Amino acid sequence: MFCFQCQETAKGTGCTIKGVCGKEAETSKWQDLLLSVVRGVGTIQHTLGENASKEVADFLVDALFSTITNANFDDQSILNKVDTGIALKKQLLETALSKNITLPNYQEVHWGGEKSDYSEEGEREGVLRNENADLRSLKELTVLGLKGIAAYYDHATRLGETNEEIIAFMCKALATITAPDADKETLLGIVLETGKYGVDVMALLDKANTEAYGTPELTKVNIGVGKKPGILISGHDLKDIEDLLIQTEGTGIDVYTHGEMLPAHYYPQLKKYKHLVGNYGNAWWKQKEEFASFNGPIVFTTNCIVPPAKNANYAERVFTTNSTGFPGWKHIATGEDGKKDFSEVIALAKTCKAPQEIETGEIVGGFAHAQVFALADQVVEAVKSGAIRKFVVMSGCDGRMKSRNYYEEFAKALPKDVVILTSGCAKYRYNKLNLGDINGIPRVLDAGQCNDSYSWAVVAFKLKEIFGANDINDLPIFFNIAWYEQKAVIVLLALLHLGVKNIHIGPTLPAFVSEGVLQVLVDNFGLAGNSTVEEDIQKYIL
Ligand code: SF4
Ligand code: SF3
Repeated sequence: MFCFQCQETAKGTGCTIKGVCGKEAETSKWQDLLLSVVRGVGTIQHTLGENASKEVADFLVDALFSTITNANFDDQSILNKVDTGIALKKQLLETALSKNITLPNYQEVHWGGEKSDYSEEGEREGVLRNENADLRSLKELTVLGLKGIAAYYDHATRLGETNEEIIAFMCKALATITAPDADKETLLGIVLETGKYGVDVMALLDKANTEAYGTPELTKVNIGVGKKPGILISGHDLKDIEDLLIQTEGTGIDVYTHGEMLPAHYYPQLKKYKHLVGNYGNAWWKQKEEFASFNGPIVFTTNCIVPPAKNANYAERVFTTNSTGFPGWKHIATGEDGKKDFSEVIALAKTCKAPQEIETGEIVGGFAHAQVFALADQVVEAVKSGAIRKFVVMSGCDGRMKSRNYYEEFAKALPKDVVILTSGCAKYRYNKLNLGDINGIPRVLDAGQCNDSYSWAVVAFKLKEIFGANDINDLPIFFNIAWYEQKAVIVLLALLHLGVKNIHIGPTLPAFVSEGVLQVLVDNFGLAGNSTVEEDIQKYIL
């Protein structure tokens, strides 16, 4: 196997024996196979020059999403997707034949899809099939960005939003990176264009979420527990928590959010449910301990899954949905009406003890762009008077590495007149520190999930307008982003597309960015890694 898509990749270069995330070499091979089928389907669809059918769009989105770090560890689930993709590819090949359309002569297009050849094709189609490091890097940057787009697109479609242009771009990008002779310039172009569609998909999801559940508003979320049995729901899919809240109403079961589901509390149409009682635990990587003490069932709507220890007391209590999967865990299918039936989860919850309390207090959030605009006068006044010196965007992901203590220490070391703008699970490093407020404006403003990083771009453009700045890079905003998986990749590409310069990413630079590509990103966008807390504060804040 060879996988280098996340920040925790082995030795900072690539996992080759087993994933640090727990992914087995066999699973990695099936994911490589699935991605080659995705490239084949995308290339043929693009060459046909017509809009993709719903089946093709659903396949591309689901397949890309399922290969995101910590989303799906279930070989059978991945192989079922391979089968679906091959069947669709055959249909597209017939369409091309009937229309006399010549298809490019790529391995991914012409591979026959025989089951007996799955294993060898998976081996052939790994990341290292591209020998040139820079070309490989640009192709991977594109496909990792597409994975992020797929995840956000999936959530938006579950709320009824679709966008043919985004799917058409996915096919175009897949065709571009599949071409064995694609040159550096073409690939760099497609990487940057991926950022544009990153902005579009985040805007689409923002619209889907706010139209369905209202505008996020300032909310205090309880982090303690009640006395009733609970269901813990993790991941990013708001439609799933809505279904669960409706089905658990009046059953005597409480619902708790976990990890990236925390922002569900900020939406009026979700927080109205009285049995949505709080948030349990922290970011994804602490789940082994937290799921054990939660006592009740856990539902994964998206990544991040950590494979449980062999003797874990919660393995029988975990359910997956959507593109996620784990061998031996029950998977809840989506019904014809787009809804889920959580009755099995609810029945199990009734037999469980209430969660064990692991902390008490509350956290404050709900500062997506509309809520920030509502405070605009206060914010502008505070900037003009000097009460706010600077904003630091610290959005992104959290992870296991010790080096991530940087973000907690950085947050603590910031002068009291600096405001942190956050989103994604990175916030768990500092959202319980009680960093206080500036004239009533909290010093940690949480916009929501990682996709809500979009809000900080919207806010930056609004501030540019208010302050009459020529460029958003002239504003007192420093971008110090923590990354882990591929949704952070699309957030980064989206910010580059919007013209944000001098973004710092950490705790380490991506292994999939080659030296040559890094140089391009440094020269054109001022991209940089983070340093020590003292040095970064001195250089970029004071
Ligand atoms: Fe390694 Fe990350 Fe890939 Fe898992 S997702 S195999 S940890 S690079
Ligand atoms: Fe977290 Fe996985 Fe990325 Fe949505 S849940 S930010 S790491």
